[in-house]
Amino acid sequence: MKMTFRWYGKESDPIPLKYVKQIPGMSGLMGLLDKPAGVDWPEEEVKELVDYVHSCGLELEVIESVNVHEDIKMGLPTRDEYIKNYCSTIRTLAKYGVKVIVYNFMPVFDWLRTDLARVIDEDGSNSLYFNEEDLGEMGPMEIVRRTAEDSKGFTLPGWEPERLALLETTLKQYEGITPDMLRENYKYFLDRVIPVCEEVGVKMACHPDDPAWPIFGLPRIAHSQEDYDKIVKLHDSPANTLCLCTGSLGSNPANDIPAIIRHFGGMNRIGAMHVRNVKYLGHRHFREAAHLSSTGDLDMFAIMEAIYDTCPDTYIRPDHGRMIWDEEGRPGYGLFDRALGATYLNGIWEALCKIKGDK
Ligand code: DNO
Repeated sequence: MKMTFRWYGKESDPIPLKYVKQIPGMSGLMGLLDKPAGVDWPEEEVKELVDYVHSCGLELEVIESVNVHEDIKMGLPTRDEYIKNYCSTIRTLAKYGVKVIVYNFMPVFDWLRTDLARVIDEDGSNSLYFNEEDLGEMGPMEIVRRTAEDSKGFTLPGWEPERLALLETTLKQYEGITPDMLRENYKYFLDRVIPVCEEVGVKMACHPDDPAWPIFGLPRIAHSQEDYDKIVKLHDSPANTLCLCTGSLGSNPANDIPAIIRHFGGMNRIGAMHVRNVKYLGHRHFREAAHLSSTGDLDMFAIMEAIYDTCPDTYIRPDHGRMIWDEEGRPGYGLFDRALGATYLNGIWEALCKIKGDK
């Protein structure tokens, strides 16, 4: 297992890499270049990023995300140009040592919350929060406005301004696109990018829908074991893998996370993991919790054990943290709580190694 940390780049992440390196057991980053979907990432910029990360004593073997252009998801004729750029980006990243590319195939919205800083009464910290009832009142345009307003000036992953500028038009274009049609377009994409990945030794790792159900009537096809079973079959290759996010899938209590990890880990289809905890507050109503099992509803030991047993070489990152100790930062992506999360997960791992034999 390699413990990694999500980082947004020198210009837009307030957390210096020196601090990331000081978190015990941190091997590297899940990093990115801040590029709009559809763009071919320039080699000089990739090289500069990789060199910088290495100079700080960290690895950059996972990129999160290379975003997929909406035209690819909608199956428009312009998709071929964007797929060509995607393939070229894969080649460039491979040349500089990248092994896994995390992405998602969610229409329009990536993750979605109704409050980015809900105060947790027990201790005065705050975390990301979702209540479907609030969403009903808001509607897509309002949620975008609120999310931008609450993001403290940071660009949030999945909420990049250029992606949302055309929101109304894009939402209209999706009318009439069914989950099966979206899956067809997904297959078209995978049939073209996976052979390139196989050639250059990179894995694509698909992040689940977050929350784990359809929103605003948009088709969503990655929020259960059954969905993921279909995805791995769309293009059957060890390079077509999943980024199993425990908190995203875990937003639906019907998803048995350790069992899902064992299922896909056993098939060698887990390329990366996001590990975090969720606290259920009602039907389609939850908030994010600290990583410690007892503060939420997921069993982190069972999760780490499933990883240990079925995909021990995967990349992990502590996922969203709460905001604690008065830290100001990008919602979900502060330093302190994620560092605590990494340390806790490393502790579980050490215990597993001692109990079961070293991996
Ligand atoms: C949210 C993240 C997602 C994830 C993308 C991958 O915090 O986990 O935005 O990076 O879905 O493409």
